[in-house]
Amino acid sequence: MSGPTPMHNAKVMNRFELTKRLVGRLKDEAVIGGIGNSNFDLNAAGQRPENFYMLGSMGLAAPIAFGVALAQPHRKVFALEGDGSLLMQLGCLTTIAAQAPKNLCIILWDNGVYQITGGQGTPAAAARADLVGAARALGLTQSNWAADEAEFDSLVGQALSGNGPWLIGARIDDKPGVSQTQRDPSLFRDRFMRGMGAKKA
Ligand SMILES: Cc1ncc(C[n+]2csc(CCOP(=O)(O)OP(=O)(O)O)c2C)c(N)n1
Repeated sequence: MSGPTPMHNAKVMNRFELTKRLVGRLKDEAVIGGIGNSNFDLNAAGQRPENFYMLGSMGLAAPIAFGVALAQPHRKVFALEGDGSLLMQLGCLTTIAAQAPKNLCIILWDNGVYQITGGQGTPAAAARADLVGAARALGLTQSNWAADEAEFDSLVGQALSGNGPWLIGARIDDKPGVSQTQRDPSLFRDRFMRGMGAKKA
């Protein structure tokens, strides 16, 4: 896809509502929730053994999802990441673009703030940077802002049925996540490995 990335026309939506819309149509797809609110809302949208929750480090949802996508090329893999976190690890997009896994979709939750640590503005918000445009420039040509919920659904549908890699940008409000995940990394790891069929039940 080409053409402008109309970030400023995109509706401000809600992360939990969009996460529910995504999870509601999944079967065996893997979903990697980034630190904090991204994984809190994934957790609140319903437990699935195919969910992995990143704790502690910003910017690792997309790199982890990338690894899962390479290891299991027949499974679709989604990464959910906040704008502050993606900024911390923007270079991963170049690696993903170079390898171009067909089964990977990154969903960017752009609230323009580091919400969970007190709502400080991210540098991207201050400079009005267009992270979807940046992703395209870094080689992820199938990167688009979702103008509204219907377009978000449509872009997720394309990611589920077509060849990626994809990046979907969603402008969201500054509400915190609606739940908190347990802080239990070994539980998350073991459950996810079973969910991926990489460890016996
Ligand atoms: C390397 C690193 N620096 C800082 C933190 C503290 N920290 C945790 S989450 C977070 C903000 C995340 O912002 P964003 O990804 O935009 O998500 P939001 O909180 O807005 O949902 C920060 C600064 C951290 N965990 N790791």
